[in-house]
Amino acid sequence: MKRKVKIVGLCTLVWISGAFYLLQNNKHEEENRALRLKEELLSGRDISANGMDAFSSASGPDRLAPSGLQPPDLTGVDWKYFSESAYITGNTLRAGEDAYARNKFNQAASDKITSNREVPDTRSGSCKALDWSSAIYETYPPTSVVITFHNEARSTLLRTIVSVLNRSPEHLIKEIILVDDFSDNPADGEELAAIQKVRVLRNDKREGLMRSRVKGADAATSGILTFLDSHCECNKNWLEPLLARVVEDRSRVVCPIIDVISMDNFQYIGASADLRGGFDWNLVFKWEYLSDRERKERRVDPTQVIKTPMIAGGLFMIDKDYFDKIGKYDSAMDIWGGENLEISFRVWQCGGQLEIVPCSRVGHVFRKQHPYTFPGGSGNVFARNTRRAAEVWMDDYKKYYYAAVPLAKNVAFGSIESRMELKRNLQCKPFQWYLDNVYPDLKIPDSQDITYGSIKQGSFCLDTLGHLVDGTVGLYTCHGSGGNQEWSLTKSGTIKHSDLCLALENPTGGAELRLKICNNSDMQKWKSTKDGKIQHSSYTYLCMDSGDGRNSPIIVDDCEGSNRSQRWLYSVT
Ligand SMILES: [Mn+2]
Repeated sequence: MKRKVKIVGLCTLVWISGAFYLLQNNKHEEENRALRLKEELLSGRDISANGMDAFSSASGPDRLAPSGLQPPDLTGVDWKYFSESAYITGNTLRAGEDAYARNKFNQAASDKITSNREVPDTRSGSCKALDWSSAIYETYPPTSVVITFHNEARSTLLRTIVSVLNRSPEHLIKEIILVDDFSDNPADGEELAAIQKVRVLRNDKREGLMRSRVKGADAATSGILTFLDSHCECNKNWLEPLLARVVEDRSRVVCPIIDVISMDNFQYIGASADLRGGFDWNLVFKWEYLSDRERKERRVDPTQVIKTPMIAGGLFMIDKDYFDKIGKYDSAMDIWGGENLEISFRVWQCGGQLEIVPCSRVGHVFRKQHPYTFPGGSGNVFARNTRRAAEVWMDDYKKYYYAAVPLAKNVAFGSIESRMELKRNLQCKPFQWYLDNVYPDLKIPDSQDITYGSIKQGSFCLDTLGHLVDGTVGLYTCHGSGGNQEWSLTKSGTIKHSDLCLALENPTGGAELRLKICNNSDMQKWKSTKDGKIQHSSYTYLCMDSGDGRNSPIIVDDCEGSNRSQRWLYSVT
């Protein structure tokens, strides 16, 4: 009898703890407001057929979004919730799989973190002190958030969406438009279409970031677009200060401060507020510190916006009509890269402004390499896109880009006629204006400083043979299309290929020439002699020599008057 009681008691205990566990789990997901399913699900309608937001459908794009500024009164509604765990486990790592292989960040670490985790509030005290409950935000128009992705990890994609919905006032998010750029598994996006406010579009072939974003923007039903990458986390009150700037002036294109989410452990780390976006003549985006003077000014009022010559590109807000008016994106650009440069030049030169709004913070997973492959190779795609931006917007200053990246000249960039027409129609200012007014800190190389061309010996040309830093150089049949045979001579006496200089490594006759990072040292200085030689211009006075001919590396040797292997002809291109 006693034993029976014990068994019954034990069973009851197991049942209670099981139920308690389930309740806890359920409660956990229920507390995540962002994971509410669409209203249609609540009324029991079957969405399996139209879970994907078909834009051709007669019911139109507004079908799923609450209309107007006032959200419907949903108090007392028995919400159903999206199953985060089922979604994430649908694409977890296989046993033994390298956690970095798919996304180039630690997917195992990401998968372990819930979609609604807390992140540290990284804003300055002055930003936190502003009144964010103010009635003024109630009158603001809502935004359409556009997120494009290609094979994004499910956990990072979901966390992006959840952070948008949980950390924004409900009435300020009209919809989240996901554009799946032909990911391998269509379910990655499709399943998310069940979540409130989320609409999913899918490309039927790979289009790249620019065309995907334009597709999302065209589908948006609110007047303000917010573009986000697919691996972000929005922080507290991220949206309101961005909206405030755009509502006040529709020609402002505004970005949050981009905090860092570690690609290794997904720790959320606050970024410096003293940065803006810039570039060198290679036209690669870089963060730069504000000047001492600007930093001092910012200390007086850390909530003031920072004008930026360039935006990083992944995260920004723009008025939809303004986005359309100034030419959206250059739709002839492929996959990724160069589009931030292009839209930055365009906004500034055509009358708008780019700002970083320091009271808005959004985390982003920064990676060291691209997780996906580029059709056509990443270098070529980047050079093609960048050329398009340079050719349309930089006027004569594009020559400094080609000087910095000579290989770009070999990459075809297609027709830019429609973009030139856009520039004319909008009566955009010249690049000179941009340099003078927006980016006076960008140093302009002395245009007399450099000539470009090839260094010839008969029908052969001095060629890097594809070698990089510390490599030797040799002779190769002249092909006349630059590339590995392009050399620039500078006034200071260096012979450059991109950012590598011909250098004497060993100051003795017979030593091989090497490609070294240019450092302006004596070992990299040369002069040409009257009889067509290239002579080291300081203490060794050795001459460049092709030695035994085209199969051996170029060396330096004692200068001998009659020696044909020391005769060079520089021909300017
Ligand atoms: Mn990104």
